[in-house]
Amino acid sequence: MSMDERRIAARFAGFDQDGNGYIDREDFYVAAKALLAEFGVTARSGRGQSLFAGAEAFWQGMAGIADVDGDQRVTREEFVTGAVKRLRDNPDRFAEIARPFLRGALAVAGAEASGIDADTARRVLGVLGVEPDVARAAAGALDADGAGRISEDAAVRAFARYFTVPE
Ligand SMILES: [Ca+2]
Ligand SMILES: [Ca+2]
Repeated sequence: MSMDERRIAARFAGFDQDGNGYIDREDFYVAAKALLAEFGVTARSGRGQSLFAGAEAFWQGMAGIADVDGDQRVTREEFVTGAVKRLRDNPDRFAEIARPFLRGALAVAGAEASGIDADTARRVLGVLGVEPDVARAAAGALDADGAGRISEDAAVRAFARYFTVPE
């Protein structure tokens, strides 16, 4: 596999949280549940409900972009030909469909108005399936001024970049 193919395969695996070979609604709920478990937040809480609403919106956005045959599953082929290309052409679109979920994830992780600390951002990325080295580097890079806080906007943009732009 080329570097690009390896990277895309890793991105696909990140979305395919339950590892059954395709991305569907369940994967987004698995990710939401993993975040709740990691940070000890209940599904019934306001933050839990917001996260699930964000997961649903993220799935609907992903399906709208990549589920070409409309069977409610995004296969690896659909992901490579549909999602990766279209999201690379338009990373803002990805940030848009991912934002409610990411905002929910950061709230579950305890983000405040001032943002989130780098270590917590690293934990969020890890729960979402980002490789540990990449998560550590990404969280460190986001805290560019070294003040130890990452804004929600910066976190959302970084996440969109991670999934759409070859490093
Ligand atoms: Ca899956
Ligand atoms: Ca499909």
